[in-house]
Amino acid sequence: MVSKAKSPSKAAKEERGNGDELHQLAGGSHPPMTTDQGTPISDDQNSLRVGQRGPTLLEDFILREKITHFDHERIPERIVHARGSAAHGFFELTASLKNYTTARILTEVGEKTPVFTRFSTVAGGAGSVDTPRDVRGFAVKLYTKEGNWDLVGNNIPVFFIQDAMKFPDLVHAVKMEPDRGFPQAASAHDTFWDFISLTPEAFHMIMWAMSDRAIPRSLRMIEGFGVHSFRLVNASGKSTFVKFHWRPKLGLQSTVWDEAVKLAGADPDFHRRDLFESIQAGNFPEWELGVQLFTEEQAAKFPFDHLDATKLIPEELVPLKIIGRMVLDRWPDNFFAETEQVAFCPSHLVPGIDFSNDPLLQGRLFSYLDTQLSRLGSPNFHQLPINAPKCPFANHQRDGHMQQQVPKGRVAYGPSSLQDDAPREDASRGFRSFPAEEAGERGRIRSETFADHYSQARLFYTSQTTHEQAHIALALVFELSKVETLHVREAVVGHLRHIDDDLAKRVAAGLALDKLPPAPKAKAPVLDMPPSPALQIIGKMKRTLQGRVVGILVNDGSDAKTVASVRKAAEAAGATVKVVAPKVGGAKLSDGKKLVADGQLAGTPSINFDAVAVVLSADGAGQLRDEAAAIDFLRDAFGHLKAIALDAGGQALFEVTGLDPDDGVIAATDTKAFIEGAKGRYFDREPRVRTLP
Ligand code: HDD
Repeated sequence: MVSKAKSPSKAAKEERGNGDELHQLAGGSHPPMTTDQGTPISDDQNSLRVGQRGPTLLEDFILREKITHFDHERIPERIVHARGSAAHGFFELTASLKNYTTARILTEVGEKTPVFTRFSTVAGGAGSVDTPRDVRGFAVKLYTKEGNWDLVGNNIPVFFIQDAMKFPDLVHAVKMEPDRGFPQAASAHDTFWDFISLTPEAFHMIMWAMSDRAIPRSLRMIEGFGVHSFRLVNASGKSTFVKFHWRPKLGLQSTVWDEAVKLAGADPDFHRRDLFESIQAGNFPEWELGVQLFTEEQAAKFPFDHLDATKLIPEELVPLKIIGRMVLDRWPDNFFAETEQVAFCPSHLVPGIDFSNDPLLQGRLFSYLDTQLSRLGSPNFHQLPINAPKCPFANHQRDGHMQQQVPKGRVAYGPSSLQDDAPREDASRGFRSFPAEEAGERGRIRSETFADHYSQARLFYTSQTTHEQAHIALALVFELSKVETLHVREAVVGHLRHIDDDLAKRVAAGLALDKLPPAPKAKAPVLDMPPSPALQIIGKMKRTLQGRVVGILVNDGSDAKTVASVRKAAEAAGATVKVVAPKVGGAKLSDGKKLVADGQLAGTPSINFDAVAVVLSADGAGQLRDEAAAIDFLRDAFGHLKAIALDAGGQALFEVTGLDPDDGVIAATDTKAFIEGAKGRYFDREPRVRTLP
């Protein structure tokens, strides 16, 4: 039954009351809300209708504008690298390359250039998790005084394929399978490995992707690589080849696979949160920029072709020269406007730097501009604030969707003589391509110098520590165990025989193959190169707590002094400390004071931390022994090879787990030993906690 209508003004006032109260809570000064046309809005909570319970009116332009805008909020996500996190910062040159290039950003020592850097996973959608086994994108937009320079790299210095022509196939193979729509953000499935088993050139990159590089601990702890050879060109027109490397100040560090898997559930935003929190806390992530410089003559003597993106140049062959640093010190104000709308293109280059003939790079020069047109919907995407150069820019490009500029005058062409402020070319400062001489027959050719697919895969594998080799074997067994087709599993193992026979045997045994499959014919002899320790992670891990997090599990009655001393020691070593308690409100410690928790035990497993301390009351183990989250807290910390500090209460809980302690399980009173242990991982523990192939 329809109730008797109140007077419209009274009814409207009552219904708005709720919203107004909530607004009052927010405080601050509030600009008047308007429509997109600037018309002030009196009520943004209720649509326009006839009577209290009557139909809504089509006339309601405020409702229609709001819903229409909402309906169009999403833009197409990136076909690859859809899931990403980014930050603003600066690049500062510390050593001049003026003998090699005229690019101002590489010649003016001390000059700071603003940057926007986006890290990403490759295979998953925008809403996928941060910690799958995957390559990480490392894209840097440098807003130089001579235009934007985009260095669009990865955390791995080589790539799966040699020719851009194969990129759509690679991506179709790794993305979720088209008939079933899964798996999301994972390479562990038939179509990916089918493609790989038929693409021998991918095996060097496969070694990297199966290594711990693909499961980083933090985006602050990954390296970045421009991958391709580029050219630097100096004032006298001389060209030198260059490879770009970003080196994290915190050192390289990875998770263990089981940890990455559990993180995907416990905190899908683990890397994004880590980057955000470190920047908000003023612990600004920092990288050094290094270059490998080499001439055409040197390159001719390399036992591989540097134009082949499946090859790296060992640092032992061409050492790295550090020339600058990048610091990320500001989180974006708005995720969509900046992180989503940023448009990277390897073709965004500045005078003094040029491309090489790498066929993968050549194809990329087309692909990115094209994809931005479809993603952002207009050739004016460069006018979006995040994409616009910070130096003046002007030309005769005009009009198009969403044009923001209002150019003045009659002249939108050149040559022209009618307007004295029309933009003109600048022969002295303008970009010039290096005049490399090219000749040869036209054809769909793969150079013979690209034929060696296994030597550098072997170099990578044999350069690893034994722990890392075991992780590669473990990853291959895991991935291939998810492959349903037997002949694909066998074919992959066949390729491994060219890389390292022992690796092939370990993986075959891990898959319970009846016999070792035959190796396919290699197109070129497989070379043994001297090992390159620079390719390791464990060898390059810094023993430090800087940028790391220590978790302390407490309950009511935990000893306040022990908690305080562990916290003090960890913070003094540069770590962030987080307290975990059964309830988020905290725990009342032995001194009668309440210690507020940063996380509730059930929602804050030890995978969030680099090392843990468990400090419990005398009856703490009794209270927590039936709490799966408490037992897992210790079991996982142990299984993930972390240092564990225990007081008597913690020790009692550790005994409930049934684990056998080792030298990484340390008395909480011995803070010195705990801090030393917390600076690394106990890799020697690993064979005791999982079967390594
Ligand atoms: Fe790519 C995005 C890195 C080969 C086509 N790529 C993209 C991003 C990174 C890379 C970091 C994300 C940029 C961002 O944060 O917005 N891509 C690489 C590296 C490669 C590579 C290091 C090899 C050395 N890519 C590659 C090839 C092609 C593409 C060979 C096509 C022929 N890549 C794209 C793309 C994307 C992209 C489809 C998707 C979204 C975008 O460009 O903006 O155009």
